[in-house]
Amino acid sequence: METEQTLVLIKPDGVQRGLIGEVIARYEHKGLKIVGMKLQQLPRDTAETLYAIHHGKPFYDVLIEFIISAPIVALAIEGRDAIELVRILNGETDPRESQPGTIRGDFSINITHNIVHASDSPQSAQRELEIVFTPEERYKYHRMDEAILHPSVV
Ligand code: 3AN
Repeated sequence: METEQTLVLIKPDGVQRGLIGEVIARYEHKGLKIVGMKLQQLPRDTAETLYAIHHGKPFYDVLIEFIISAPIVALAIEGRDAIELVRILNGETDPRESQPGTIRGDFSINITHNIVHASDSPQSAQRELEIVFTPEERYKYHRMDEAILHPSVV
């Protein structure tokens, strides 16, 4: 178990459907810490950098057009095993395969409009966080419930 940071994007569908609060609450209630947050409409070049790994795939153009079509909410999320925990809370990439109780399982049936993006490894988390947040935009503070969430370290 290691303290990690990961990048989440609440995609345009999550913002336009009024799900910002609902999605953030899932991470907060789990015990993860929001250390950075901003609403912004991604410039095309930023979106292309973020999704460079998908360049050339059949869904790439649709994905880029969608992600820049309206504002997103970018979150830097910190916690023990945050990368894996966030992906469990999000559910499978294809919402039709996502379990109820996950964000995609509860709110989506469309693989493009699947509400959230999250980094999938420590390497991609570091890369993606640095694309979206400056170091000053990621804050250090304590949650009041850390002694309960992580009794071994407090
Ligand atoms: P995840 O977001 O679950 O890590 P990735 O990184 O494989 O999934 O894919 C990035 C995004 O590309 C997905 N969130 C989804 O919107 C889109 N995507 C992935 N695979 C497909 C696909 N087969 N058809 C359409 N869109 C896809």
